[in-house]
Amino acid sequence: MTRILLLGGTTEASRLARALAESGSDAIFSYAGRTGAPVAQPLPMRIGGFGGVAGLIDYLRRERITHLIDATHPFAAQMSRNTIAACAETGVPLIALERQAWVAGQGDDWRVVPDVEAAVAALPGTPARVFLATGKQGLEPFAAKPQHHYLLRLVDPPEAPLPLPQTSVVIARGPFEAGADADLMRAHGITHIVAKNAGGAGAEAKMHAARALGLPVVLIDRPALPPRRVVGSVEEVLGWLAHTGTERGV
Ligand code: 3Y8
Ligand code: NAP
Repeated sequence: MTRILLLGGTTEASRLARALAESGSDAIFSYAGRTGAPVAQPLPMRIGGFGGVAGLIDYLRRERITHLIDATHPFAAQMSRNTIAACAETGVPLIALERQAWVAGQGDDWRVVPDVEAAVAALPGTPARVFLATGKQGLEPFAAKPQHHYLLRLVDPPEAPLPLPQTSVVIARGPFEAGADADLMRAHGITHIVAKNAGGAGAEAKMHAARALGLPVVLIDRPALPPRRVVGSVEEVLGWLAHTGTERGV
């Protein structure tokens, strides 16, 4: 009796949710509850953390989950680490659906950095106009360089005052479109872009726009994760589901 927990929050997770719904699978879609009103899914949804590894183990057992699919964003490293630990403990089969990292192409001017702190260091000393397209959760480190004007794109209006003195805020939820992103950058006189190497199509509009405008991108590498089974397509996940039994040591 297959019962799937799908950890979502990405374009690919939503595509997989549609495939599972169409096939009539018994699956639950899980959001962290980071945004005010996440996009509805064609599966029963749960919203909010599990309560660490222990909470996830309890959930897997209580809900009699037979397969866990981690389709979270490559920067959702804590969630992914928790799934590895919980599935090792319960024996629930785990697969990650992860898109390829972006690779520099003709005309790209990237400065690749390992983390947010290095991204701040990579920005110039002289005042610039920076499209800080990394979301709301990692703004504080940029307060070390208040001399720049920051264009922020957030999913929800900020509740608390922003830690940066010079900002323009755009409230928008992706996926985004390259032409519109180029217009946005021109309208704000952007000189630098800061982005996460999210991969996937839903976030890459700004990368194409930066290339078209010849603007430098400070690109933050993904956090490293412990080994796990990883595939890059919905079809491979469906194939795995079809061939992975429901026997488990729970
Ligand atoms: C809550 C669900 C779908 C999923 C769509 C993808 C594409 C559009 C592009 C930019 C970069 C950023 C951010 C981004 C993109 C997709 C995908 C993706 C980047 C939603 C969503 C949730 C979140 C959480 C949110 C983070 C933030 C990151 C904004 C829904 C819309 C910057 C990542 O306000 C906050 O606290 C926002 C937090 C985590 C990163 C951060 O650190 O701030 N995503 N994004 C999920 C949950 O609760 O579990 O609200 O509908 C989903 C999507 N955002 O179904 O089509 O697949 O990546 N999301 C980044 O990549 O750099 C925006 O502006 O160009
Ligand atoms: P994170 O830092 O890896 O996770 C922090 C905690 O949030 C986790 O330990 C877990 O809480 C909870 N959590 C995360 N994803 C969850 C999910 N899908 N369902 C239930 N609980 C979840 O995660 P994050 O980077 O904040 O990302 C949160 C969500 O936003 C994820 O769904 C991710 O796919 C989506 N997202 C993130 C980014 C990004 O840039 N980080 C970009 C696009 C979308 P407990 O420990 O209590 O279980």
